[in-house]
This record gives sequence, structure tokens and C-alpha cells, in this order.
Amino acid sequence: MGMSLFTNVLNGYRGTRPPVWYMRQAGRVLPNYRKLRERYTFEEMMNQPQLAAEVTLMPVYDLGVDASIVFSDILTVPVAMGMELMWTDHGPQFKRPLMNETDIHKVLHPDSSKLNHVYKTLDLIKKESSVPTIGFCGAPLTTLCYMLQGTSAKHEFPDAKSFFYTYTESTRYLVDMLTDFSIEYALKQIEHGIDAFQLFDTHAGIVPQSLFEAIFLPAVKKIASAVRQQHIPFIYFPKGLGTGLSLITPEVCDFVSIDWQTPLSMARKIVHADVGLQGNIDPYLLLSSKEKIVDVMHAEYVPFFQENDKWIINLGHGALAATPFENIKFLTDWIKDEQNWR
Ligand code: 1CP
Repeated sequence: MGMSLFTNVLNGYRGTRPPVWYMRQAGRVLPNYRKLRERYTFEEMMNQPQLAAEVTLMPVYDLGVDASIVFSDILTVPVAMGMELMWTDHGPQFKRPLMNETDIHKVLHPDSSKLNHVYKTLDLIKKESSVPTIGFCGAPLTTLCYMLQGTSAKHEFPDAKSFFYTYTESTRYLVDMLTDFSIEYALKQIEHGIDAFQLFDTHAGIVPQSLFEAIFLPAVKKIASAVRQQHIPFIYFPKGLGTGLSLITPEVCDFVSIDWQTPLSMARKIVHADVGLQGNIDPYLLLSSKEKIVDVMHAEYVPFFQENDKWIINLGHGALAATPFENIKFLTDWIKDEQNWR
């Protein structure tokens, strides 16, 4: 058994309490992040290894979480493939979303050296801290949603969905291209010391299960297999998958991150028994009071842990910008101090 609760639990050991980290724990919620953000743009913070490493480790120092996640974004992958992205006040926007087959060949020229700053960031993180670090990228379906739609302003990604049906062969081509690139990127992150890998599939729920299973899930399995061949645990976050969680077998991932819509106890029944669970506290709970947070932990999460060892505490989606720092800090301390987990 190693030194870290997070990696021990990922590797199947039983902990005295569940480990905890939060999606979007670095950006958004930390006063120290906000302070730094006044001086630098988000892009500068991602692209300068010194700054990115500092922000990555902020939640370890300021919150006391059991793992860090490298400070970057899932949309850096399409940028490294040649697409032009603008970070606006209303969120990310691609200058020219892919419209058809001609665009694909004209625009996309994957070049993983454009992500060298991420590897440098990891080197700095590893030099400074022994707390495990999670590497990540977006799943092909979710990344394609943004590449084809250009933005997430239209929540159902209508142009992306139409593209999947109209140009099925091109969709497969794009999925393959993203899969190969994601594998190359993940293996590089592993070379530079990540301890676990999470694949974000935030928009897994926008296509019917049959389409998900036919075109997008095989790509996830391929990425998972490449990562796990290097003995790095693989976490998959298919938000909105619903009853499709029955497709989550050990071939897909070691742990699956559950969204806030799905009760953990229900997920536990649907997901293959050998796959661990992560999640799924509603980010909005953290906007409430300390009393309410403790009530929910006692009512739902402590009993869940008493029945289920393979569990990592997280949110059911990213932390909200409006989260009071004292609430997320309180929850983290509470998790670590609670004596009645067992
Ligand atoms: O203006 C700012 O300060 C930029 C805000 C910001 C930050 C801090 C964005 C824009 N991305 C990030 C960082 C980020 N994104 C991390 C690093 C860790 C951390 O912040 O703690 C990670 C893991 C992501 C992942 C990500 N980016 C996802 C998957 C997870 C999720 O929340 O669903 C997605 C969908 C994105 C796209 C993205 N980047 C940024 C925004 C506002 C969005 C979402 C756009 C949308 O779909 O509405």
C-alpha cells in the first residue's frame, strides 16, 4: 500500500474514510485564485507553467483536498489540433466551428507539442508536492460537441447532433482522430508524473444510448486501455448518461464519476460491481448552510460509505463560481474530521 489515501482507494484498498477532491476545485472558488485572476487572463494562467502549477496546488494548500487536478481545460485539445479558440466573458467560443468534411481536412492538423506547457506544469507540480495529481482531457463526444457547435450557448448542441446523423463516416473519422490524440496526450501526461487520469464526458447524455454505445463508448474504452496499460487508474465522468450507466464495466474504467441527478445507491446497482464510484454531491448544496451540508452528509453519504468502500467523494459536476469558500472548506474539514465513517 502506498502513502496516499486517494491512490490507495483507486487501487482497491479500503480506507478509514473516503478520499475527497472536487471538480473545478482550482478555478472559481478559491479567494487566492480570484486574486491571481485579477492580474492574469485565464489563458495566461493555463499556458505559463509556473502559474498553472501554482493554481493546481492551491486547493491542496487552501482546502486540504486529497488530490490535485492539473490546471488546464478540455478545449486545449482542439486548439492543439489547429482550431482557433477565444475565451470570452460568456465562456469559450471557437472562431470557426467545423461545418463539413472539407473543414475537417483543411483545419485539423494535430500537434501534441502545442501542449508542452502542460508537461512542464506537471514537472513543476511533482517537484513541489507529493499529493497525487490527476491528469485529464475531454472525451471525444464532449470535445466534438464544442468543435462542431463552437460554443455551449445552445445546450443541446443542435449542430453537433445533426452532424453526427448526417455525416456518420466523418463523425467516426473525427472520433478516431480525437481518440489517437487523447491517447498520445494522456501517455505524455503519464510520462510527466500524473497519478490518475480522468476523462470528462460532460455531454455524454445528449445522444441516444444506442448512438453513444455504437460510436462514442468504444473510443472511451480505447483511451482507458492505453492509460491502464501504464498502470495509471482511469476515472470516467459521463454526465447525464442515466440508465446508460449499465454500460459501465471494468473495460470502461476503474472508477466512474456520478452526476448529481443520479442517487449513488441507484448508480451502485446499475454500474458493474468491480467499478468504483466517485461523486456526486450537488454543487448547489455548497451554496446553502453548514447545517444543511452536515444533514445531507449524515442522511446520504455516511450510510453509503458504510456499505461501499470503493468511493471517492466529489461533486456531481463542477463547483459553482458562487460557492462560498467557507462552505467548501467546511465540508472538506468535516470529511477529514468525521469519526463515524465506519
Ligand atoms: O475565466 C476564467 O477564469 C476561466 C474559467 C475556466 C476555468 C478555471 C474555464 C473555462 N476552464 C477552467 C479550468 C478547467 N476546466 C479545469 C481545471 C481545474 C479546475 O478549474 O479546478 C478543468 C478540469 C476543466 C474541464 C472542463 N472545461 C470541462 C469538463 C468539466 C465540466 O465542468 O463539465 C468543460 C466542459 C470545460 C469547458 C469550459 N471551460 C471553461 C468554461 C466556462 C467551460 C464550460 C463551457 C460550457 O460548456 O458552458
